[in-house]
Amino acid sequence: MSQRQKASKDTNTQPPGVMSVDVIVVGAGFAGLYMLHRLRGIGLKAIVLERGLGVGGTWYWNRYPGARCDVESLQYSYQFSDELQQDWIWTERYAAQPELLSYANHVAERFDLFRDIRFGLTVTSATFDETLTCWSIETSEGFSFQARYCIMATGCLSMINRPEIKGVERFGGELLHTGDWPHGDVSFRGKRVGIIGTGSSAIQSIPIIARSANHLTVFQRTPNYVVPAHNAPLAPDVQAAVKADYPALRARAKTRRNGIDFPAPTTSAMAVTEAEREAVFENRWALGGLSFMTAFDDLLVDKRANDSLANFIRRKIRAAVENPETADRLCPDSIVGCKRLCVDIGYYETFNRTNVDLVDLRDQPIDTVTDDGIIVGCKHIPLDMLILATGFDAMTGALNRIAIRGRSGETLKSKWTNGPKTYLGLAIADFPNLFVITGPGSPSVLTNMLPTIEQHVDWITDCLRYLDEQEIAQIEATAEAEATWVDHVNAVAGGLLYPQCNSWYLGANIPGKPRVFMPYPGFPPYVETCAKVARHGYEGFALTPNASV
Ligand code: NA7
Repeated sequence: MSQRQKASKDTNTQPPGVMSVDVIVVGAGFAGLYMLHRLRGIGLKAIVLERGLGVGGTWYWNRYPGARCDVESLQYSYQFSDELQQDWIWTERYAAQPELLSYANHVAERFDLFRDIRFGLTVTSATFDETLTCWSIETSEGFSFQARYCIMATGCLSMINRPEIKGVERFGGELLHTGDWPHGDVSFRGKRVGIIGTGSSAIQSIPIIARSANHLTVFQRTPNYVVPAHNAPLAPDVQAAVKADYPALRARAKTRRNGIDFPAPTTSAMAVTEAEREAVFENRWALGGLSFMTAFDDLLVDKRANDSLANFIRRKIRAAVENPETADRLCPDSIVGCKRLCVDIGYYETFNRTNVDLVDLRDQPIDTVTDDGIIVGCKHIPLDMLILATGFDAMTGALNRIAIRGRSGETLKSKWTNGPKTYLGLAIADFPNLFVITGPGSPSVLTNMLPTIEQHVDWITDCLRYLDEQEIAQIEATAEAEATWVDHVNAVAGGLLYPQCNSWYLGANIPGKPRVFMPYPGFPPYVETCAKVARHGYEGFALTPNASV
């Protein structure tokens, strides 16, 4: 029996009753795994609660065909252990989901983490008891835990969005969501497949589904900007060269706004001639991936610069798609990078296939789903399989579905009615001894998630060690520090083009969700602020000594 299977089995045999530990970590994705490792390192007893039956978080759930990281493997990886980063061999420039899941399992086995992870447990509530200075955590399976600290490693894109589409419950064929994909094989062969959504998940899966489906209909509400990944097997000499100088690459990445080591911009787009601009864009197109957004330093600041980039990509779309009407419909008219840029492998070319159709929902929205298809306008499109690639209730969804009650008894969801409020994206006023990894108000989804996760986990670990050394029972962000931070995040985001379009960064994809820009733009200044807060004895936090001190 593998460690993983053993851990799952132990979950089922764990006796009922309240289990007391120092720390409960919710979520066994990359954040929860590293958090557990660090907590053990400072002598704290921690348990990780995970609703899935395995580790990996995003890469456990998103098993749709073509699921792949949009950050290069050699950078989307842990750096806390040099032995790990030297030993693990990546096979492709951009790792696909199965490889990332193997990596997560390897890390969990290598650092003996499985024994402290309880799988198949969905946390439903977390309640702070101020008298006892402890969190009580309940799961829907009836398990109870108590811990001095509670750390939410619940992920930014882990609560799937199933929009209300009329009639969808009546669909008699296979109904799938990219973010909750079945574990077994899914065959498209001979089937008429429909996919709703044209975000990153759809853009990755559409070219693969089209290869074997009898017919694929893509229901697009908003087109996205897509740049080529230029994925390829990772040549051993390239990998060896990076590994020989890993510290330098990791250090360079930490100086970049998004925590990724790309060639840094040397000037602004508006400071060069049109021909020079085009040449730089062509270079970045050839390089591939998210590096596109760092071609110039004003692309997310100056609308004229952004327009020049948008025009460049639209020309690429028109060159790739043979049918001019389809090409027009695939051309976005919004700000590039306002939504996370999509990185593809043959997306636009897929629309040249005879078995692929694009239905533009801006002409006519979906009227209803029927038992055997979708009606748009007066047309019935017959389908054997319907795939929802409709994204996530990002950043706050996974936290809000847990009834988290702080000192006053108010839930976090209620506190966040008008949008999330945190201090540094790490802590929340009225919620003592609770930490969030990559929470709203931190750079998280604007960056390479792995180094961002490591920075948060390291900061929390140092903080807990400090509390222990100083004999502090309780740490809580002050309301003032939180308000100042929320204003600062808004001011920084407001100076960029981000708030000018609808995106899940703003909560705009979920009806009724308050429109607030959630992540903090700028990894290096953020890291410096966190370090300064710690250096100054956890400035902005109220610290309550142990009763006996
Ligand atoms: P996204 O990027 O949120 O994309 C979801 C897509 O689903 C998007 O095209 C939406 O159109 C579409 N959508 C959502 N609801 C509907 C309804 N009701 N009708 C039609 N179309 C709808 O999610 P992904 O999973 O693709 O990617 C999430 C992130 O994962 C991505 O940013 C990367 O960082 C990795 P809309 O744009 O709202 O008009």
